[in-house]
Amino acid sequence: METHNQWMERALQLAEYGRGAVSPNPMVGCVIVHEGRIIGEGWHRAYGGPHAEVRAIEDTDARGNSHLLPQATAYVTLEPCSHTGKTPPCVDLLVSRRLQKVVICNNDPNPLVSGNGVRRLRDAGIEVECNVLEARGLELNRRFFTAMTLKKPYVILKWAETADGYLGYEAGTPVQISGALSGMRVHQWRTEEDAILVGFKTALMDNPRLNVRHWTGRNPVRIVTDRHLQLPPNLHLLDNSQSTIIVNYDRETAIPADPERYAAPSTAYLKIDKEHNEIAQLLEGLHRRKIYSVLVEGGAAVINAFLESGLWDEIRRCQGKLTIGNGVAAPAPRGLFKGSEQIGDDLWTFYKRV
Ligand code: AOF
Ligand code: ZN
Repeated sequence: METHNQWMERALQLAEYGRGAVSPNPMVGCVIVHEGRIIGEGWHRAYGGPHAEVRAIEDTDARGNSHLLPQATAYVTLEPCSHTGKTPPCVDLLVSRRLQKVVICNNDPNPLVSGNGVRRLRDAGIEVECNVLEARGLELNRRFFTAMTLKKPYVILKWAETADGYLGYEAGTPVQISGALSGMRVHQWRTEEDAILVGFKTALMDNPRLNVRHWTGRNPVRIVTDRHLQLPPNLHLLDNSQSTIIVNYDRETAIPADPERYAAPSTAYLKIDKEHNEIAQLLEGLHRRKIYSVLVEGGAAVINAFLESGLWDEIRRCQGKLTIGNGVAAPAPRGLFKGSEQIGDDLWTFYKRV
């Protein structure tokens, strides 16, 4: 067991390299071990690209180790796939290359795979062991597992509050609470999620760009709630630089030609209604679009609506040094306290829903 953990640890580390590049797929790593020595390793590098097992076998071949595969063990962080998706099934590859044993961290909840991968390996005479460092894998791919099991995106609520507990002034006048270093961290976080969401008032008052500038990586899809389609089209959010989804009461399909309003080809619509829980409808619509994680960046109304719905997963709360004396009260953080970090002058605290 000890040694199993050591190799799985390495596979998890490799999987991590795919962060920000593989969603809506999970991050997956694979290490192939022969008599206590790594003979090949790989990870899923990009959405639509080869799976971790394929990369690891290619690496084994490239190192001239192919002949060792029939006495080797593959450590994979996710149950090898048994379906033909964008790539052929990994189980077929492991079987044809005659691996002796496969050790798996997490079963794949994808209904196309779930259990079939393990069964097909065993049917082919390959020894299989499951759930090695399972909790670590569940944490690593919590977005993917949340999407697969709860059919909703993983929701991270992020806010900055003043030292005296305000999100900003009542009138909405923008106030800079967090420092430049926190800004960089937030941009890094943006590269790690599929989407980023703000409410109507924040879009209007702050005119945010919601893209990644202070870090390198993928831009998330931008989402804004604009129930009555009243946002002015000249906002940064509605420029054409990346896609934006407008959550509203009126329409689901794009407006084909109306350059005066939301005619940007990158603008999409998600229709919800007043009669049902709006957060639940929003999350359902995002799940349908294969958006598996959302970073919610405010404002107060949106954050509070998520907290009340119970449909959130994580809180990242920033407490700055500034005091403003009055304003919109910050929500009380809730859930399980997970830790804190000082970033520049700001204290960040992290919570997880229990
Ligand atoms: C694996 N190894 O490295 C990954 C797996 O469209 P495809 O072909 O890329 O398949 C995507 C699905 O395959 C994904 O939803 C998940 O169930 C599984 N991901 N499986 O054996 C890998 N990334
Ligand atoms: Zn696969």
